[in-house]
Amino acid sequence: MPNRITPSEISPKSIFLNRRALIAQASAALALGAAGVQPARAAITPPGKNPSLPSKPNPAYSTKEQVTSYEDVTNYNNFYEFGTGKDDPAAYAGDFRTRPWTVAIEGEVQKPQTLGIEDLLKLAGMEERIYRLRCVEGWSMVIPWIGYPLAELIKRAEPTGKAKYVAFETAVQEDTMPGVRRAVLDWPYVEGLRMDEAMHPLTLLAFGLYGEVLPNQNGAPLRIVVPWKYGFKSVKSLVRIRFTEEEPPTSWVKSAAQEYGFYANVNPNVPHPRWSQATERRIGEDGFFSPKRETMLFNGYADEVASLYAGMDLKTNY
Ligand SMILES: Nc1nc2c(c(=O)[nH]1)N[C@H]1C(S)=C(S)[C@@H](COP(=O)(O)O)O[C@H]1N2
Ligand SMILES: [Mo]
Repeated sequence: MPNRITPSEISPKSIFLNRRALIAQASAALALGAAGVQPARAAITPPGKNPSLPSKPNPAYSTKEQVTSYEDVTNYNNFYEFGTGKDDPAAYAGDFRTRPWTVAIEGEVQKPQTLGIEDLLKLAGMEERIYRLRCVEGWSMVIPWIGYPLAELIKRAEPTGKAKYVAFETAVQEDTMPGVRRAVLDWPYVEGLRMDEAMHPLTLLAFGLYGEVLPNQNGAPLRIVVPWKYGFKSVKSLVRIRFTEEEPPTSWVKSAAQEYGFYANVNPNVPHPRWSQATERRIGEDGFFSPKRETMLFNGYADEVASLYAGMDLKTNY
């Protein structure tokens, strides 16, 4: 009997070899992935809403998780100076003035100084870093920030031996911020970090997101981003950095000390007094009723930051 081979079964040698080459490439890529080398990811497409802000991607400090849509990142916000509703910042931050802008650096430093935004933009190389952001309210996002480590700025001010903490302050513009006309919080919004937290390479001074300068509702023209802590630690629209010997007062501790602490490290095992922190809802992916995802200790950055809290009781230092 003659061999009956249908045309579809024919694999010419050239195609066969190509296939082999592709398989070899794929397994090489997998091996690299396993060894910790990040596969290339599609570049973030700037949405064309704001001036572009060039940067160099930093894959070593970026999660490979799906980024949250620009739409959600810029329309679902917490920025109480513009109102307490999630859509208030996008609706009301349009008149906020981001020029001229200065940041004052003071307190326990050898070189107190006031820097203009143009100098701050040039102070160090801009990197794109895709970080998880976990709000204390139980939702999270994945945001492609642009900025450089806050440590770059701190080093220039030369903190003294007495500098144990760093306090941050947000701008107050009574005429453009409808939220500050009401005493929802004690304005200006203030936050703080321990010195080693502020100097940690993950702590970012951010000027942009999604390839462009920060939209006002996300904290233009510059903000802090501390990815292993609840979002409220990451102050927006920064105007003052003060180095102190004592732990500085912070807005949410002043407002409800039993509910919000100075450390505010993301921790699934330490519930908020009124709700669990074990799970979270990823904006744009998890619905109100669809399965939530498990919250990670230090928001998934434990390898990098757990050593900062060695020997500390995370339940009392919440
Ligand atoms: N000045 C100021 N900074 C702030 C806030 C605020 O109300 N005012 N909200 C914080 C909270 S609770 C969160 S979750 C993040 C939200 O940042 P995003 O809107 O850019 O996602 O900003 C933080 N920074
Ligand atoms: Mo938050």
